Amino acid sequence: MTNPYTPPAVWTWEAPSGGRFANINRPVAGATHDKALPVGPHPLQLYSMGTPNGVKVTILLEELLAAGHTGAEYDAWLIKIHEGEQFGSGFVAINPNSKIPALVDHSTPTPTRVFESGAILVYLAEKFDAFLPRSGTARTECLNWLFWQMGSAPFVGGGFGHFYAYAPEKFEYPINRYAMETKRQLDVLDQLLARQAFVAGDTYTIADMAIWPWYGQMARGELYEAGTFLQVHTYTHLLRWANALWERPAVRRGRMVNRVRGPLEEQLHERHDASDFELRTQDKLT
Ligand SMILES: N[C@@H](CCC(=O)N[C@@H](CS)C(=O)NCC(=O)O)C(=O)O
Repeated sequence: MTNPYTPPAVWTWEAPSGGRFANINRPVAGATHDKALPVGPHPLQLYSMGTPNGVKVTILLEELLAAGHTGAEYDAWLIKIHEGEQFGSGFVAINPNSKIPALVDHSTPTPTRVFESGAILVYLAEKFDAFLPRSGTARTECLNWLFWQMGSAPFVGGGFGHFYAYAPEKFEYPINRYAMETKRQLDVLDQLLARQAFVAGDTYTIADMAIWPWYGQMARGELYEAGTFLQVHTYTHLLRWANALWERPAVRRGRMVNRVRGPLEEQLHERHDASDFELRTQDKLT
């Protein structure tokens, strides 16, 4: 394996010349333009896109609503990250890291911003006292797996997915490295789910909601068109769990929100009311 690139002594930024990712590949933080965020009528305002990190939050919100927590009504606004909208001043004010998802809770004395999908899941679970055990081993185990997901998925998305699906050329070294790690992680989950129904034990929690959009969708062959390459059908216990979650209407609804890829009837670019789904897929969600 040869490496034709010799790094210079000091890395410098070759400013993009207007290509597809010109707006988002920058080595500096902060806003690039002034843009206020829209605010709808509900207490919870979500600014996101239907990527796996975004979908974690919309699944939880839809599960909360399905469980009768009416205070979880939310407006979901689309942030087009491929067009650099995460660098608008309003978005940067609620997430200085310029990544979706980000949430603002207007039901608190002053609006509370929440960024990082794991932090949003914990915030909402605690606010509604749902899907996160209150104490003890059960709570610790749920948080173990939530943080496992937050630390592990970047190797799948930023590592495997990037080099297998998005990089301009196929490079053997990083694809090997991250395919190995991705398969190891899939096996971690497969072995776990051979022993129990859900990620943190017998109960469905935010750990499942964090893990499903990455590893559940991957097991179902829905990420990076890599199902055959990674032989995902061999992770039978993971697949059993992934398919069981897919049977949940709230998971299907959550996956639709802010989604901009795939069949049009599976995309709901903005969500402001439960009836918004009916306009899209009346017959599929019931
Ligand atoms: N650790 C963050 C990661 C969020 C993240 O990477 N978001 C991506 C989409 S999945 C994003 O906004 N990318 C835009 C960019 O990198 O400029 C979280 O879980 O919230």
